[in-house]
Amino acid sequence: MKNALIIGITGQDGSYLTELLLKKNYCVHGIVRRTSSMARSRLNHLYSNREIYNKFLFFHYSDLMDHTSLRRILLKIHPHEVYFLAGQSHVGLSFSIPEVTANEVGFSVLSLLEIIRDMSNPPKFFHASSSEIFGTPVQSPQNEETPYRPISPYGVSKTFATNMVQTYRDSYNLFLVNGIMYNHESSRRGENFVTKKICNYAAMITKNNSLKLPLGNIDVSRDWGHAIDYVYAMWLSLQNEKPGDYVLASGVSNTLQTFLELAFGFVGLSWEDFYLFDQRFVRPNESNNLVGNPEKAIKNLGWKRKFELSDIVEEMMEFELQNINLEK
Ligand code: G4F
Repeated sequence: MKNALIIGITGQDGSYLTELLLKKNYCVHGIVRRTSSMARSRLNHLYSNREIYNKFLFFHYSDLMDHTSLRRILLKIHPHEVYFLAGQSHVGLSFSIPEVTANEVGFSVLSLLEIIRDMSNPPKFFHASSSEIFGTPVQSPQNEETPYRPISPYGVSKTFATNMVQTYRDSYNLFLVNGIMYNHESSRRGENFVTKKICNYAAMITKNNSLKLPLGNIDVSRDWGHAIDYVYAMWLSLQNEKPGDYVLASGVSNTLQTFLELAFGFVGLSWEDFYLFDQRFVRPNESNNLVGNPEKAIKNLGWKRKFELSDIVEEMMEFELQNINLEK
């Protein structure tokens, strides 16, 4: 049986990856942080299952900044595969808390690489990099060769970590992978990301049409996919013969206005009637024209996506509507 360690197990991607690896008969270990609330809602169905929790799924307390305990856990479990999906992941917020972002997103990857370098039988390592490393890209769509031009503290931190992964791979002959991930959504998306926020408001507005949806810059486009497809690519990338970097994207660019139309259209409403410009959500600098070319992942890994944008909106809207009705 293979052992995997997921750093960032409680997040959207961590929860889907846990389900995938359990289905593939892995023993899954996850790092959890101590917080005052035990809310791990995305994993509750597994945590509360006696046939799974503490048999095939284990949680270990640690923190990205506690390198001693991370080292201890890695040495104890000796995983075959490590997935790094953790850290402050909000681009806008990274302008307010740049040091936390740099430590969690950038420096902690270096610390993990150092731990892995010292291990006998070092595990394979997947780093969830981001399209934010391209910032204001010199070409569209972007591929693995596109120069990095990050424009946010988050993008700069991801660039640092991405370059470190490449440097350690080349210098120490380790199996290290960068997945250069474009936006990937689902009903499990965190609440302060724009797709979740839009779907949540569209559902609430069906119950209270005096509500307004406050948004920042809506003249942007993104390459949106489904998180389930992206965690599958993560796993595939560690099964390949050789390590490398892979752009994980849908290859399709859509405007935020298209997303608004699809979400509000799902409940028969016009987004223009509820949209409110709110300066608080405008970022000091904004990436745009981020659209990826996933050809290498398709060709080398045999990656196939199952979900289109319309499927994603449908799933997210159905989830939000169900929640609203449950609350009621
Ligand atoms: O949903 P977002 O916050 O995602 P963003 O910034 O593209 O980052 C996400 O995708 C990256 C991969 O490309 C990841 F690396 C990163 O961790 C994260 O998962 O914002 C999308 C767009 C932005 O242009 C933002 O300015 O929506 C715009 N926007 C407009 N109003 C808003 C809002 N974003 C948020 N979160 N909230 C708003 O009210």
